[in-house]
Amino acid sequence: MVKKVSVVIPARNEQDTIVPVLQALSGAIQRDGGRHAFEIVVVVDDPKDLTIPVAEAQGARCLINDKGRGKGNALYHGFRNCTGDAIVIIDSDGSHNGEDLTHFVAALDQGFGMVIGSRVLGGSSDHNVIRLFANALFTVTVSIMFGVSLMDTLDGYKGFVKDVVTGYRPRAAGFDIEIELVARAIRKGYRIVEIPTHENKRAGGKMKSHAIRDGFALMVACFREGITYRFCRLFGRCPKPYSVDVKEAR
Ligand SMILES: Nc1nc2c(ncn2[C@@H]2O[C@H](COP(=O)(O)OP(=O)(O)OP(=O)(O)O)[C@@H](O)[C@H]2O)c(=O)[nH]1
Ligand SMILES: [Mg+2]
Repeated sequence: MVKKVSVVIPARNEQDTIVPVLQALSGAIQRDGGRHAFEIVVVVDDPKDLTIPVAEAQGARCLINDKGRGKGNALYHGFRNCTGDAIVIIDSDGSHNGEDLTHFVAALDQGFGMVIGSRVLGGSSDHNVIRLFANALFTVTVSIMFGVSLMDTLDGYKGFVKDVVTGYRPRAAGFDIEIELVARAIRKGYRIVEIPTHENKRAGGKMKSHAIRDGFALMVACFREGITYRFCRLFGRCPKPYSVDVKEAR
């Protein structure tokens, strides 16, 4: 059973959208009724980012990551500086429903090492042809390279035990962190479960991802992690992956 959960939230200029996210998370934490300890950590890049006063007014701890821009760099800075034995990551633009925190924690308590929010199971109000294609392409590539059967690897709503992100030098600076996290969970032999989470359109502010730049980084990460994993298996250094569980209903 998980004792303390660190909710790590990457944010760049998300002052218009972060308040409802933090409020929904607080609601979920209250409903937990003290069974787990929680901390909420928001990671920004710039000390002048207006997200800071807004998030601090909601009781969140803000960290400033000055070691390189990008979602991956921000999240790894959060992981190094948080104190939970489990971590949940959630975007700050209103795409994810903070209330679902409860379901991530419940799955971690059941012994899963990684919980992935799945838009294939929970639906999305923010799909377009490029996103659908990219998610299908990268998810199939990861599934083939790692010999697992996943439905959604790129969703930024994930939970995992802290051990997943320790003991290696992070390579993913941006959105490619989504692939690196899944790869690391598989390499460490953790059981993975996908749970339904609905993706909303961002609630305001500006998109930070860029289809070509981030698509390229994601593809590099798929092959880098996949090939490393195959070598690792060949030399008996990594365990066989578990099949991925799916929770159809909560
Ligand atoms: N600190 C930090 N956070 C980032 C950076 N890039 C993205 N993020 C955060 O990562 C999350 C996902 O970024 P989004 O801009 O929503 O990317 P997206 O979901 O592909 O795009 P949308 O369709 O606009 O939602 C958001 O909470 C961002 O604020 C960055 O360079 N630094
Ligand atoms: Mg978003």
